[in-house]
Amino acid sequence: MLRTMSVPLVVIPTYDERDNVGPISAAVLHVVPEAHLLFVDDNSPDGTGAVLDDLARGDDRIGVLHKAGKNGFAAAYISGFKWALEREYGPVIGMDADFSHDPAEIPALLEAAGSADLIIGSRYVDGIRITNWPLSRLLLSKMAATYVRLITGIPVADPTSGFRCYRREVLQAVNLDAILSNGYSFLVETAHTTWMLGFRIREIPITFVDRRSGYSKMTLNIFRESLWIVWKLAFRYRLRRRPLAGRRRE
Ligand SMILES: Nc1nc2c(ncn2[C@@H]2O[C@H](COP(=O)(O)OP(=O)(O)OP(=O)(O)O)[C@@H](O)[C@H]2O)c(=O)[nH]1
Ligand SMILES: [Mg+2]
Repeated sequence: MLRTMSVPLVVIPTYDERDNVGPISAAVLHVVPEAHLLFVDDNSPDGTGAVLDDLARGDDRIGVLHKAGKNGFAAAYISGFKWALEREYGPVIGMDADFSHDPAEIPALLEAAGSADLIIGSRYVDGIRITNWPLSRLLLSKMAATYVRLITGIPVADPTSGFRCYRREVLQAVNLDAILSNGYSFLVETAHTTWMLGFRIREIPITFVDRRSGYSKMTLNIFRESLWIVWKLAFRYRLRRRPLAGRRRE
């Protein structure tokens, strides 16, 4: 079915989020009833896929992409973004299934997308807003953000935040087939490429809450990937620390 450009799509990757998907889709559609939702599930062992099929049957704003197995966070988003581009959706929101990202903040992201190309819901502008995280996790997250900024020069306080709004033009411009990341470094990679291409990135403050139920999918391998991928990104643009000339929009 062809959609008009102005319909926002909310893409949510899921792996073992059975108890979260029903409540998160209800909450999202309550806040933005005009939006559509696409879940990308990696054949979750806990049966999330079947729950999603039930939700999709009950509401034609909800779609599901079933992947064969655990292909990773990046592959899930890449499939979701391609799906959105094939269907002419307007701005694309990315968020987690676990209520760490508050659906009530989606309208602010969409609104900000009126004057910028990539909007990042930031935990670290105007202070630090994270509830229920141990100090160790906060420190790790802040250190990751600093590491990304130091190595790449990207002027973003929270480059690892997954609560975002991408304008369609950004998804068209980023070569989704050239993404190097498998895990959460996908977020740093897409922000970095968007910035290098001269698009406008804006951060708006959000409050991050620790997940409501279920477990974290962070692994040592994903963590290791996040460390070296930042160097790969930097070298991909020959350690350049500002956007490529002549591409800035407007
Ligand atoms: N399809 C898919 N989704 C994934 C994969 N890994 C994580 N996700 C989803 O991506 C979102 C973010 O993952 P989380 O496990 O919440 O990562 P996190 O926020 O660092 O960890 P927590 O603090 O424990 O929540 C969630 O909706 C996950 O279900 C994956 O390999 N495939
Ligand atoms: Mg989470």
